[in-house]
Amino acid sequence: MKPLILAVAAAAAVATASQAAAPAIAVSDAWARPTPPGATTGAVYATLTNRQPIADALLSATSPEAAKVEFHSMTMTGGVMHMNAVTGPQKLQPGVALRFDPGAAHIMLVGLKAPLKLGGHVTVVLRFARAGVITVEAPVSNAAPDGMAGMKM
Ligand SMILES: [Cu+2]
Repeated sequence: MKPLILAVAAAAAVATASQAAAPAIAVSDAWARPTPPGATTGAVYATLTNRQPIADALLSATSPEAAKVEFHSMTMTGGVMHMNAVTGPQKLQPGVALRFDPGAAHIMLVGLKAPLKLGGHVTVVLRFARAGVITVEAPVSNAAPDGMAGMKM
């Protein structure tokens, strides 16, 4: 029986490694706003959907283009929009999407090394409790992708 068990273990390892074919976390509608010269922060948006049969959690993020990356939520207080850093793991139940949308939440690049230029892209590396590391290439654009066109800003 031993060879059979080894074969199953090897197959499981291959399934885990082949994230490109069937990602554990599906990333859609990723984009970033262009930033003016001299800006030190930038916002990235994306929808992250857990394709695994079990819950996962978004732990942290980094970017080669920024000193650090934070997750911010937005709240309106007395007519003024405030950003709040979300600390701690953000749970993703199976089949459920975690949305970073304008006006609701964003992935904040802090300490930008260079402005985000229209037509370029920015790399964000997301770390999940189960899915591991997932790299997002977000195009720098003035408008949300079609999927978010109907959203109120
Ligand atoms: Cu922010």
